[in-house]
Amino acid sequence: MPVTRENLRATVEEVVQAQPITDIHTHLYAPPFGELLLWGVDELITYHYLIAETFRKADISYEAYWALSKTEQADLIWQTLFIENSPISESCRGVVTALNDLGLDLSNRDLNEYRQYFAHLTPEEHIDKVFSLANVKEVVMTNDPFDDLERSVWDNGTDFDERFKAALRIDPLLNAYVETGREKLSAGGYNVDEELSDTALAEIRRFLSDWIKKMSPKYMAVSLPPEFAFPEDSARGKILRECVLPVSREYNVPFAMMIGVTRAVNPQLRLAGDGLAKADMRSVENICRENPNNKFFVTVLSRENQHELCVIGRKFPNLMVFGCWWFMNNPSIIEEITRERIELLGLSVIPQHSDARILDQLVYKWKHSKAIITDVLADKYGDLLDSGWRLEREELVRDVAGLLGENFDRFIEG
Ligand code: RAT
Ligand code: ZN
Repeated sequence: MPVTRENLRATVEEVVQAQPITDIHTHLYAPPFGELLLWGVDELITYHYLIAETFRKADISYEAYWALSKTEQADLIWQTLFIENSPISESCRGVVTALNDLGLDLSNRDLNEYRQYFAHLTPEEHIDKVFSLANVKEVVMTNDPFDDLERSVWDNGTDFDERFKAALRIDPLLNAYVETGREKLSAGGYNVDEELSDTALAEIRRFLSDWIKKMSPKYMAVSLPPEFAFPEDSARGKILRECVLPVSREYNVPFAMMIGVTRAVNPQLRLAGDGLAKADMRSVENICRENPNNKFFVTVLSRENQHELCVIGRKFPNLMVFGCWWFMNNPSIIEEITRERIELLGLSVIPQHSDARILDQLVYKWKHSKAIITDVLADKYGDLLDSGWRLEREELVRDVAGLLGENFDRFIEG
């Protein structure tokens, strides 16, 4: 059935809402990972994005804040950002959207009442509810093979909720090999040395293959500082070239690079203390050109790098641009980036991931992003209709299915 100018906006909205989503980067975990799976109102309110905002308004020292219990921290953040001020930042608005869509009464602003609601739920039933509200089909976790708790779960097999897919995250291996990575590998039984001898490189390849076999990850991933370069005369450069890229090819497990984070700009803020800076995107050009048989997912943290990344995407089919990461995950910037990407890359992108750390965040992160994706698509298809193009509803369904899931699967399989 052709879409008309009159029903275009409503049709795009309906199709976007109806499309089950594959969320390709989150920090969520399946229930067997126990305390690593965060959910509920206290977790929502103490999300690290909100901690940073609280210190700008509350009269409390870092030491005093970190000495509080989780419940006390949530009380302070709620009082500061929701009661004494209106919660209009994106992170605050997210809490409001999530609680509202879960059916809680926002008129009384009673945190203890919200706590009661969550106290009666099991993680399993809450997962079903949240996935259904957000219309999320699958989430990709961020799995750290160096984490003791995670390792014990993986050692017990992967027979858990199939909606949770793995991603092998290797930050310590690439970004801190000398400081911590080497020691962690040795502790895991891998014969590695500081000089990265041929034996050590073979052992690192064995480590990566072992974890690929254990986790069946959708991809391997790393976050990278703005100084990241490729090629690079460093432990990272050597491990990347000699270990990560060949193993990625051998197992057809793409490599995801998340570029531009400056860790611990303010260490007092702990997880909330990271910042960003513009990176030199020629590293992405080089790695894609020199490794045409490798597949790369790339997202960048600096707004200034977004346009360059789109242009590089035009040059290299082995690069899949994805998501509006972290400080980019705000409506004004999501809108700008999504338009830019669609104008330069058409439908060959993955416009968004949630980065949810708390299960309930899937509700708001996807609701807010879907509204923007809908607006951008309605504009773009509207331009086509105005120029005389005929658009079938099935074509719209096909395109949206690609953006919200199939592009990811096809890129991995292809
Ligand atoms: O968005 C976040 O929560 C950040 O703290 C990071 O986890 C980031 O997304 C990352 O994956 O490194
Ligand atoms: Zn993340």
